[in-house]
Amino acid sequence: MTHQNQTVEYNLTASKFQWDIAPGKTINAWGFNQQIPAPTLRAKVGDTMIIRVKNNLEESTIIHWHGLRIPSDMDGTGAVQEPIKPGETFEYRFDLPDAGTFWFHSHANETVQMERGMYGALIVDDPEEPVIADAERIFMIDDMKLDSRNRFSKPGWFFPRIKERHDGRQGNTLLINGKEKPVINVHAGQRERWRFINSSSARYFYLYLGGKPFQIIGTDGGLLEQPRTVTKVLITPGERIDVIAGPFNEGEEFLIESLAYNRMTFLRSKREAFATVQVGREKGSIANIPEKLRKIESLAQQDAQVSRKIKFSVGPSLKNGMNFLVNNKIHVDDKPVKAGELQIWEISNTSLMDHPFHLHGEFFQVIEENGKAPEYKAWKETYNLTPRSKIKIAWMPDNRIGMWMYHCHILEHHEAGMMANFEVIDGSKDPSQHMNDMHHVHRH
Ligand SMILES: [Cu+2]
Repeated sequence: MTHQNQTVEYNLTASKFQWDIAPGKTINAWGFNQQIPAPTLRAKVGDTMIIRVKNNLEESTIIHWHGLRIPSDMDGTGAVQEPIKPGETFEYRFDLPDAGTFWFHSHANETVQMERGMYGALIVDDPEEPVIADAERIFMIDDMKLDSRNRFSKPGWFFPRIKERHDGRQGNTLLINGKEKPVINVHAGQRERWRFINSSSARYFYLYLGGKPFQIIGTDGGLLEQPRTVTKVLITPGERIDVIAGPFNEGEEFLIESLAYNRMTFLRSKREAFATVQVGREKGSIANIPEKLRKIESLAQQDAQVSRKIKFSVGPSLKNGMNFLVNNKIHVDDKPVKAGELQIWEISNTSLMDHPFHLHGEFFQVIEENGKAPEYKAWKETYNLTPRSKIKIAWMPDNRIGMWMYHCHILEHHEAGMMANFEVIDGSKDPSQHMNDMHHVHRH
């Protein structure tokens, strides 16, 4: 590092406010500093970030820092901190160990608080990163389910309620950075870095730029080893993808769309437009996207011995129609893991729908998917499991001992039980003894 590490401070105030998603189309939003998304938080790798969150809502909240490898007590879940009550302020403070596209969002009453706008981007720059783009944009993808008077209303009847629980709350109002169908103006001849963050409750965003090829350079845990040229990429709830878009020709116009992706919902999947890109006059380019972005060391080989099995499934429930299960239970306390002990987890999805698996506070590598090694290496913490599929992931718990969790990032599934808390413990401790301790002190 050549730069001096700094402390970067932000103040976020959570409140209710009126937000225009389009001219004349106003919603009763909940969010930070009266904007959707929240102001972008940004610092350099190695810096310390301090974020004071003041809660001016009428209910408690907690903020989770999605993808950041920070201490357990800063992770922002009900297992590691008291909720921030109305009128209270909580100070989050952590160092930023990794460069990448991260985000933050409410982790309390998520299906309401996130749906109404409580999220923002957190970008960590690495001054020594080899990618040079002409410009950069952050695109936070969201959808809101609004009625004809632009109100958030929950389904009242049993079957619509079951449908929303099954599908997750997929909205009819499509947003990029809190706005409906925005126009994005770019210069011809330039190559821009676009950081996509899927902050929706349940929507699978299948990015498509009118068939124009683009390069994927990064994902959840930062850069890939080399750019991958594609014309479409799936971004599931919680995931991030960094792409290089362009160069485009002057006068061109195309849509930023989501292609239809069938995740086996009741709701039919269709191709939908989120924004329009208009290409203006030509401007010089200094962009340089090298073929070698960085080296990712493998944590384990494909045949590594599995240390834990996790099963995502769906089962019947008399009360709710269906339960969303981890190892056949809802809201699970999973066994602890020891710091410094390589974890090889086999995660299977035996249900007939997709689930994005999210691990808090750590990156993992997928080392096998349905019996095959993956085509490229990447650091991930959110990974989609298709119906009846199985992955093997490798991750190394470091010395950040404390409570962590994993869950499905479809918020309604998480709420309906598809989640587990577990503890990272000191490597010298006996895990069976510790499990007993945990049951005494810990609640969801
Ligand atoms: Cu799910």
